[in-house]
Amino acid sequence: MDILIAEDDPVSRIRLQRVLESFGYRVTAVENGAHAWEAFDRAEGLMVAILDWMMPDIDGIELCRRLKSDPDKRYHYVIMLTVKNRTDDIVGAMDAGADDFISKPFNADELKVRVRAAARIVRLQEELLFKANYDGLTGTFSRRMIMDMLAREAKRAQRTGASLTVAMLDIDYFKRINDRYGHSAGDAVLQVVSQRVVKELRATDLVGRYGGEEFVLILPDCALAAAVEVAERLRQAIRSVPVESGGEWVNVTASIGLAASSSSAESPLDGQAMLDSADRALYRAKEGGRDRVQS
Ligand code: GH3
Ligand code: MG
Ligand code: MG
Ligand code: MG
Repeated sequence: MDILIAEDDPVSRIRLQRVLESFGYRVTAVENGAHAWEAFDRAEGLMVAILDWMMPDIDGIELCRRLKSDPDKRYHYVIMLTVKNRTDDIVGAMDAGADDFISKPFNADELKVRVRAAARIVRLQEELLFKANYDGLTGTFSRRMIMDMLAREAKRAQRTGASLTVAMLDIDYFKRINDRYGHSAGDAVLQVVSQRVVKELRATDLVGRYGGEEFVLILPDCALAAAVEVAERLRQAIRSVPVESGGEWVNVTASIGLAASSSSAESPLDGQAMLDSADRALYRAKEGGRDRVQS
């Protein structure tokens, strides 16, 4: 875990840095709020920020408020460093989103336990975020995450004029697989199918589990004709080798519905509308006999 220190007083800053480094943390130390703000953008690992309350230009409280209200910034546990200790000062800082306080001059033992507590919260926060963003069974993106990504990719395609295709993939007769081979075989099928899908796609393509046995695929910079080829390849990869589970071999097929952005579209690109359209194509693929790609 990396720690950012923003403190304008050099004596306090250097002492903080030395003490934290002696505890084994990697430390970035800056002398004002503007540099701290840049450090939030740069460093991937920074997760705990120790901010001096009183600094020229952007002070610690303002920095904290901006950090906590910016959805593009990662979660940071903020410890406010201050000589102030009146209740209303503390309440004000907590209102700005600070998580904890350390009074100056700091005591090294106290700093150690406070940072340890911060690290615990940061780890929990990361775990929660991971659980919210990924599907636990398949490791693909969660429904929430893939929907966010769809909205973002639709906006990007709109802005750049690039092609975008959305696919809805649904395993055929999955209920039968569960009924015949058991729920854990069904789970194994979900895992293997998602692996095959991910393996066939480009690194820039996005895969999420939309529901039980339904996956959403986002193919940026991919027009319909190319997407049909990709989907055919996926379909073949899924059906070509049965899935092994508990000594049994399970034949699996899937149906795929596609929807591409049309360059002639006058109305703004709408990710949800594309998904609805892919879902309708999927329905037609099922109606047409399953194990097929439909656009
Ligand atoms: P179709 O070909 O029309 O898609 O039929 P289907 O049987 O695949 O579709 P249906 O929607 O009738 O059944 C989906 C089944 O998926 C029902 C549900 O019990 C099962 N399912 C949902 N989530 C999971 C899961 O996480 N693990 C397992 N093993 N089964 C699941
Ligand atoms: Mg200061
Ligand atoms: Mg199905
Ligand atoms: Mg389904």
